[in-house]
Amino acid sequence: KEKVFSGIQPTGTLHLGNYFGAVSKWVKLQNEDREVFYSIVDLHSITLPYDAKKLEKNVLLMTASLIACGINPERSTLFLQSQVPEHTQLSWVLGCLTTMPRLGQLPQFKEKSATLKDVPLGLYLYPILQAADILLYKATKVPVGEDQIQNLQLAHSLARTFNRQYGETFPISEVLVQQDCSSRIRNLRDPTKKMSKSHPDKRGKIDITDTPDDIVEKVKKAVTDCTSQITYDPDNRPGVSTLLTMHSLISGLSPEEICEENKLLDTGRYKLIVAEALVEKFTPIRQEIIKLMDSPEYLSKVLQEGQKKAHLIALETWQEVASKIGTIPNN
Ligand code: AQP
Repeated sequence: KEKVFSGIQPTGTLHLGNYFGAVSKWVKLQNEDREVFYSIVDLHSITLPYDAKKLEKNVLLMTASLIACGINPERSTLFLQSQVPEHTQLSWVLGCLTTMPRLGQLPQFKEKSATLKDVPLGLYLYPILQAADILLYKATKVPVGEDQIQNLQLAHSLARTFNRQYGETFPISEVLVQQDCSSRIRNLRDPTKKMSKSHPDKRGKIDITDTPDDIVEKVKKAVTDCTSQITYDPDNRPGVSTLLTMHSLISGLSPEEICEENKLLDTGRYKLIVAEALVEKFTPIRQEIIKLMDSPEYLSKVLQEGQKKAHLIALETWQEVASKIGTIPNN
């Protein structure tokens, strides 16, 4: 059976970059032919300064958001990373198989550490923990946004090194990322950057919990350029192209078809059409999140059930690893 693994950090509210880049694909991958694991990776989310008091609420909000987007806990194992201790245990072993220069050159690390005076060791080790997440479940498919590709290449090379050194253990997973520009949703206020939970300008991202008014306001204020025509050109016109990308992913039409349909409009009028499409798509999801957040016991129960299922597999892999590396497995 195919095994799918992916994760998301509870660093804030799920936004449309996360939705289009990752979660919408996660939903499609759920079916009986696959074993599917989706993890809320809270240990990753503490690698940068964060508010401990908000973390638990963020975890519940992320659980509710994923379920509202269509992750079905009956079909997918939805669980909290920190509740399965084998993730950190395996990450230690993998950390012993790579070098500091290899980690220091990863683009995500360079980007995230660039603005910090003192770089936490956890940020440096982030991709090792990510590799452990994937390898622990022997995942064969990993659906992620384009920003994760280099980190996953490290996971592949760690799997190869482990297999070479200790015998065939881990499969080399296939990274499921769309090769076109739709895999990177841009920040609405600064389209040279990706939409991100932690970007300081909150108007640059649309959260899954935004009200229709918030959505309309943010789309209206989205930075485009001085050309008023609607054309799809992600390299030269990233602002309007991000609006077209999101519209295309919702409607199933290609960006070119949408340009043709709206060729008589200028960007200002086109923004209202995109905003309407986004409001229509995300209002039911937002309402479902509100409903789910009224049942924190249900959300905790989902995570508990997920933990039980994930832990069974994780323990099995860990025992295999422990015996191969020569430590004594704790049965
Ligand atoms: N703008 C984006 N376009 C497409 N995909 C994206 N993803 C994130 N931003 C975009 C994908 O969402 C999944 C979960 O991401 P994450 O929470 O693990 O971490 P991230 O990539 O660091 O996301 P953020 O929103 O930018 O969070 P912060 O600000 O906390 O670092 C991943 O598959 C990612 O590719």
